[in-house]
Amino acid sequence: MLLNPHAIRLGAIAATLVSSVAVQAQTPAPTGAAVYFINLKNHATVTSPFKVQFGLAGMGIAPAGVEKEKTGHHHLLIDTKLSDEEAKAPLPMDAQHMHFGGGQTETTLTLPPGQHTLQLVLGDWSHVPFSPPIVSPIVTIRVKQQGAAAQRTGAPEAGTQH
Ligand SMILES: [Cu+2]
Repeated sequence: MLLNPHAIRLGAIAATLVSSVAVQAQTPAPTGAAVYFINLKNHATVTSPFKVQFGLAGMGIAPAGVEKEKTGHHHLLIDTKLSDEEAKAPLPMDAQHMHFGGGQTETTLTLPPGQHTLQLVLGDWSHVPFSPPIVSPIVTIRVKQQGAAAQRTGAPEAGTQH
């Protein structure tokens, strides 16, 4: 099948024009940008309090309020998911939506024993997710009961700081 490159380009321009009007409030996500947990693997077992390290590729960190191209700050979602509406507006600030507006790249979490989900969402200078959203895979962890046999999982220690 032959594709007409000219037609494709026109289509892309039209799509860009439409989207820039429709989602003006959102900053376009730079190509290749990604957030991820450096030290937490899916289904990991941890003992509370535990450290969570935020990884970011293809972009830089800037504190909230600082509007600078290709930068943002981390948000940590705990036991919640980002709805489609939430992904287009400033992220809520509550116990389930932690902001790291100072430009922090790690935190220490205290969570009750049991299963929890964690997800990173990068926000722009005004706490609005990028378009499309730059989010990490959702990680499910199990927080061990305090006082249970203190057994290290052998997870790698601190990774590279950004
Ligand atoms: Cu924020």
